Amino acid sequence: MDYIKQRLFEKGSLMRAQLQDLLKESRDLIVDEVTIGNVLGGMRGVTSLLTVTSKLDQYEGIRYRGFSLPELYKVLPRYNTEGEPLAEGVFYLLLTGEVPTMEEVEYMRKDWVQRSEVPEHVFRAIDALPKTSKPMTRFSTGILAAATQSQFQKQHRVGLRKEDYWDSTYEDVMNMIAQLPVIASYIYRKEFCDGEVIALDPNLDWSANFAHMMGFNSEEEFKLFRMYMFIHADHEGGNVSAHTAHLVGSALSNPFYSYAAGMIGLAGPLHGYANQEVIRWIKSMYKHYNRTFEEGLSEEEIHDFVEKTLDDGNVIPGYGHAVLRATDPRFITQKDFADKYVQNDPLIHTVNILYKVVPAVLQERGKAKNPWPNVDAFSGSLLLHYGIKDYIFYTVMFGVSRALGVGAQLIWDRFLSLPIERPNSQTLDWFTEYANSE
Ligand code: CMX
Repeated sequence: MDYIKQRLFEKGSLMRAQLQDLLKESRDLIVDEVTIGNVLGGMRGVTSLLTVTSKLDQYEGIRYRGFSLPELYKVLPRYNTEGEPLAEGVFYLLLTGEVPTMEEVEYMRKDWVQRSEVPEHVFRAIDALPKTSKPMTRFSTGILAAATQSQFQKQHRVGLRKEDYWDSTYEDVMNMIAQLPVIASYIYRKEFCDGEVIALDPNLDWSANFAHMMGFNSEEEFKLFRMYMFIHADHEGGNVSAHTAHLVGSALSNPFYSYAAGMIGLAGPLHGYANQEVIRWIKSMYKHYNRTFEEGLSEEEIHDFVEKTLDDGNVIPGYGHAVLRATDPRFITQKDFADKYVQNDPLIHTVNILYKVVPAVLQERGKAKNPWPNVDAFSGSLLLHYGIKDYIFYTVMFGVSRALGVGAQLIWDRFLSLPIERPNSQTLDWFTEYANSE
């Protein structure tokens, strides 16, 4: 058994016992109540999932294994004090709950490099799609095609013991994570560049390799990708992409299927697609005023366009959140990055003005429970600044990163033998009759 698996096995055995004790001693303990408002309101706020990798606080934002983003900057391995946390360390922490050493990060990095060869038919499956296919269609098709290598699926067919499910799940998740930057950058190079594929550099870390294979090779671009992969990695279990992957995995679909299903959820405009929407919407604002980014817009003009967007019945992309009730720390991390490395970018300037204008307007309208920006409000402007102009690709980048959290959780789902998810549903008449009978 390799080193990381050994660590996981030791930890996992203790957690299995903890879960068994909980079920034995406290199975009937009530943790929450469910109202009709909850059921008809997308189950907001109802505690009903077990997620070990991270927890979202509505004011402080995401914590990976108890660590906030600023704390993670302090504890996770980086190449230097000015550097960004490395994805290998993020995954190690999400998976094991332990802060890795640089040696452990290097172990993970080399392991992923060795696992990074993508079966040729994955590329052929992507190529077979029509030109009109969106990057997320290509990406999820690629992931599904990669499922032919699933060890979990093969071993489950020949009859695997339940307590051993986690082992082949681990192998699948590791192989999948290792291959995702190769698949995603293939899509990027074919669709938005000269079509020439760039080979993985075995000396680079996972995030920098993603940048490299997309065609970005400066140290600052590597930093951008490391930061981006770090902040998007996980957001507890109830968001659409994480919950979908967990749900599909609960039917013992293999990790490739489970994660691909999550990615199809991520593609929705209220979730990961919002990072594209922000740029599309800002461009539409400039078009409305017939102005270029360089010419800029005044605070008043931006304010009026925000009001117009709401009057037209649309949402302001990048603002609001189902859980958060403050500015998303992932927004702040990106803003700090821009303040440090980017000077005089007109689009980033617009994003900063929006941060001044939008919360007040949303508060005044009184509808959105959270008027503050989420992660998507900033990410597109940074990616565009560094030359990733084709914003319909942004959700794929978000998706690659999300594999770190979703993948780690899938391993735990199988380790803890979490059962198939099957909540109860009722008809509208049932709810009405129930309400009338009370
Ligand atoms: N602009 C305008 N109206 C908004 C709004 C926004 N940014 N955010 C919420 N509202 C509205 C909702 O549409 C809803 O209106 P209706 O009652 O007419 O349906 C009302 O305010 C209450 O919504 P809420 O409880 O505050 O928010 P939800 O939990 O229902 O939805 C979210 C959360 C993210 C879907 C919503 O804030 C939104 O649509 N934001 C814009 C899209 C976006 O940025 N999504 C990315 C989220 C991060 C991620 O998952 O990746």
